[in-house]
Amino acid sequence: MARFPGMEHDEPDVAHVPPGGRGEIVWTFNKAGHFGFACRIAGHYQAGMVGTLMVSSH
Ligand SMILES: [Cu+2]
Repeated sequence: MARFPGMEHDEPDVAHVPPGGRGEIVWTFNKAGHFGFACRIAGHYQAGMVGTLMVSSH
């Protein structure tokens, strides 16, 4: 979502973290698999602020 670049979002699935800082988001998955995540600030996805996480069931 890039509709409001720079705008703070008060959403449970968003963490704003300063450079070098840390943040925490709690995600609960109901199935295993590989899931992508990305920064939603305009241009950051294109700059590579993306990742993949793996959820395993055991
Ligand atoms: Cu970013």
